[in-house]
Amino acid sequence: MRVTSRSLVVLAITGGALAATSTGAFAGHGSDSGYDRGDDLRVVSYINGDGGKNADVDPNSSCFNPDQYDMQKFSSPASGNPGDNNVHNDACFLDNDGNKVGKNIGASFVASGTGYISACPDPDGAGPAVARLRDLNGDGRNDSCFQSSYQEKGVAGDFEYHVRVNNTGMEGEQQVKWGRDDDADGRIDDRNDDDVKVDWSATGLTGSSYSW
Ligand SMILES: [Ca+2]
Ligand SMILES: [Ca+2]
Ligand SMILES: [Ca+2]
Ligand SMILES: [Ca+2]
Repeated sequence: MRVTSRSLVVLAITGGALAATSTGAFAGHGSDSGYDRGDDLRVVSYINGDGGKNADVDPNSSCFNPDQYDMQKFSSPASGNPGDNNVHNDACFLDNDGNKVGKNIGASFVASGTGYISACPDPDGAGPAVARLRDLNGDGRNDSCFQSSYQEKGVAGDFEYHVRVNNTGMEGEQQVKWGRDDDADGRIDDRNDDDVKVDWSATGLTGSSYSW
């Protein structure tokens, strides 16, 4: 059954503290942000050049100029998480005027192929927004990051959604899709998604951006 925000509101009224906690992810959906659920939002995901650390990603990559492909060298196992060669994948909802919107719009990054999601930050720290990192297919590698809102921390990267992906030794392609996840199950709800690709290898020089 598809869980709607309306049914969760009913749960919160009747179900006490537990249900009230689960509605935190949905607080304000469509009302206090001025966002209309009927808006035709543009979904954009891109790889961040990471301040020059990621030399083969366009340093000006952004929601308005997305570079969606990267060849990357494995992180050292000793670097742990998020890893010394992790890749920053950021994303935005853009309205018809090109403004970054997305407060309290739940969205998920879903990774497949090699590697894993190594960081899924809480968008607002101690504030009400939440993040949840999951291993949906149970293979021991985290592949889903749900966030209930965009980042709001008063620092660079606000109004965008963020994850880091990493890989310490599985050669090959990692694809990361991003899109709306209104029911917070860690799976993108519809086909209106956007994606990036990372080709991982020991040298960081193997792969192809063909068709990307
Ligand atoms: Ca790179
Ligand atoms: Ca929070
Ligand atoms: Ca997995
Ligand atoms: Ca979903």
